[in-house]
Amino acid sequence: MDQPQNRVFSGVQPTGNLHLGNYLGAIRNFVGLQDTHECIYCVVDMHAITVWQDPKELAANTREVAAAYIAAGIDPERHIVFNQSKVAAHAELAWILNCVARIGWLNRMTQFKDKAGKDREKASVGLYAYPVLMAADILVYRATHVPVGEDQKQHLELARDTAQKFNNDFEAPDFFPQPEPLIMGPATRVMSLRDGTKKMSKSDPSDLSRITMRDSSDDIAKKIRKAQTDPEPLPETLEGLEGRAGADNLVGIYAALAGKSKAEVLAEFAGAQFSVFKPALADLAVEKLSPITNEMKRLMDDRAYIDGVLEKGAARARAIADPVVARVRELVGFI
Ligand code: AQP
Repeated sequence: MDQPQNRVFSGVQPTGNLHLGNYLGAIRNFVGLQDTHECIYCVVDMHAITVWQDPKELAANTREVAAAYIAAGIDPERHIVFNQSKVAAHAELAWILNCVARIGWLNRMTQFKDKAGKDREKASVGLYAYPVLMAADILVYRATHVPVGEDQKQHLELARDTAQKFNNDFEAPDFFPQPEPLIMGPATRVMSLRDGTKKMSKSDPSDLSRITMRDSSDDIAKKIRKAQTDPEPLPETLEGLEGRAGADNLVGIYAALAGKSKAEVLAEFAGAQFSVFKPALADLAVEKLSPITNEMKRLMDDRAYIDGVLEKGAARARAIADPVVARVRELVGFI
């Protein structure tokens, strides 16, 4: 079986409130890989149900993530866009990998600890096993590169360990590649606008904590105006941002949107008060995000088109995944 050298796989959960962190940390980077890699971009609805999802909202949110991919510039003709639950090979390989990965590895996963919170006994088994399904998502395509935000680095390491152990256990050296994380740009971890020490996230109860891909220009401006900062002006150097999480976050967002480094942004705004910097950031955010959010709205109104993209994408995904699972079955000894 030939091993592709430049195959990208990544996904986003359709859990609603798609936000600027998902865009800058992941989706925008997906777009940039299309000229150099063979890309498979998935709406990971099976991951979404590891915490309760209202079925009607799940369907709408699945279409929303697909629309965001396309509106951001992913070309579903050249590359593959689909939703995970349409390709049964993910679940089949996940079961086999559940029998390869070790409980001790999963016990170290910080995202489970964060998401399960204090009442861990009541978390779903799926939430615990989430990183193994993620390993299966990547390995079922024998993908070599995985663009993700910082927060997914630990899960990627588990995918690598699982691939290695499978290859060793079944005496199939190099069958699964070691997938490389691609953590790119100055916004690999966009923080909450209400608390610069917490990741911007879909599940934060405060809508003011995130800029979403549904926000109007007014919403964006309001959220940036209300973003938590401090009374000091912007410093001249990166060291001057230390201990100023809110300021650091806004400078990082500006840098990512402008395609500059944080140092370049500081060179431009050194000494500026937030009363100057925040409106500049709001204008930039509206300029960069509005074309995408408007296109998303247009696509969301064309349900037949989105559903057609997901259907065709799933058929192409199956054509890659099914032979990999067939070989895995042989290696494991299933008849
Ligand atoms: N704040 C972030 N900064 C940069 N990248 C981020 N990503 C998520 N949050 C940030 C990246 O977006 C991709 C898709 O994430 P996901 O939807 O699959 O899962 P998540 O990381 O659990 O997303 P959220 O928004 O944080 O949801 P909740 O609130 O459920 O925890 C991934 O590549 C991720 O790294």
